[in-house]
Amino acid sequence: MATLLLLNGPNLNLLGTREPGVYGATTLADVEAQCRATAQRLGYELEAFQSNHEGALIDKIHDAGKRFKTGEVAGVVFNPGAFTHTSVAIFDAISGVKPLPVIEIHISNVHAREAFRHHSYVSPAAAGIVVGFGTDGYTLAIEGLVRKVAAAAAAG
Ligand code: CA2
Repeated sequence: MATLLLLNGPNLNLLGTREPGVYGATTLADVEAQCRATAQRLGYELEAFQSNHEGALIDKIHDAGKRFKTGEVAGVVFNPGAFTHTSVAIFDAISGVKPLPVIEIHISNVHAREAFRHHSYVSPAAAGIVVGFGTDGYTLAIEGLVRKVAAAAAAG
């Protein structure tokens, strides 16, 4: 059974413990369990990884790129947190492992927030984007990723 990778960036380990008005009351462990259940319902394993360190996230993307070539990993759902708005290095990493599909997800509607959250370095390299659905967005992102994977397989 192929694997989907769930990546979460800086401060997302705090989910459900602070700022519930912005990010909700669901914890990261809850999100990971919800994504694992969705992945398994759709016939995939799920691996989850969170880091507050840019390089660790980049290493995971590179590793996923290698595992995509062997068929072990089918795609990635990635909330890059604040690195979304700052990281050319993450854009380069995702661009460098194409055609590995990476879905960018944000819990909040970043476009309804401060201007500095309106630009994403990640979006131009993403296969799709889910924004503003709260933590339910992770489920939508997994479902969308699986549809992309199926469409790519059908196209050969
Ligand atoms: O809406 C999102 O998912 C974000 O990626 C979350 C990032 C933020 O910098 C992006 O602009 C949008 C921040 C994640 C911080 O998560 C916390 C969760 C609970 C308490 C404090 C921070």
